[in-house]
Order: sequence, then C-alpha cells, then structure tokens
Amino acid sequence: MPIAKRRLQLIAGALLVVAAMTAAYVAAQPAQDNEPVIKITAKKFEYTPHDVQLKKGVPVILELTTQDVFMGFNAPDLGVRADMVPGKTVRVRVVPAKLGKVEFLCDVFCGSGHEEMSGLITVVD
Ligand SMILES: [Cu+2]
Repeated sequence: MPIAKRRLQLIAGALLVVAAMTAAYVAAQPAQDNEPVIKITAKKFEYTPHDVQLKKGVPVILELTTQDVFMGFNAPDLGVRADMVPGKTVRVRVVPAKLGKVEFLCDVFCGSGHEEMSGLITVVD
C-alpha cells in the first residue's frame, strides 16, 4: 500500500476516534435537576426555536434533537458544540459568561440550505 494512502487512513481513523470521544463526552454531561432545560430541534434547514434568550452566569441545559438528518449545533462564542443525531437527544450545559448576541449554526453538511442554517442566542442580565 502506498505510504500516502496509509497515512490518510491513519488520519481518518484518528479523526473518527476524536469524534467518538467528543460525542461520548457531550452525552455524558448530566442535566442537573434544578437547571432549566431549553429544547432546540433541528429540521432541514432551521432550528426551532431560532431565537433563544439566556441569562448571563445562569446555567442551562440545551436539549438538542434533529427531526430528519444528522446535523450539528455549534455556538463557538459559547464554547459549545454537539452532533445532533437522528433518534437521539443530546444535552449540553451552557453557562453564558458574556452579555450580547451569539450565533449558533449547523456545522455538519445537511443539504442545500445548510449554509444558511443558524440561530441566535441573546445573553441578558
Ligand atoms: Cu447543516
């Protein structure tokens, strides 16, 4: 086997391991009983709700589901990202540190409307 091809296979394998570990870590975040849960559903090519309001410093659990295909949820400014897998519910805990508006978007290609698929989190006092 050519070395370049073997190297590509190794890199692809390593990426899969990292993705699996990330998914396991995100799934392992338990929801606290006293923390509010906000449900966000993805469907080609939108999130419902599109606008979410959070309070600065107040932890919330985002409960993420997708109604059709594999999607992503990525809010880089909050340091939150998760895979949205059909048939699964993923919970991520968020504690917004800064006031203002933060975009979240789909970072898994899901079709023709993927590039416009986003939502807005507003962090208030
Ligand atoms: Cu997408």
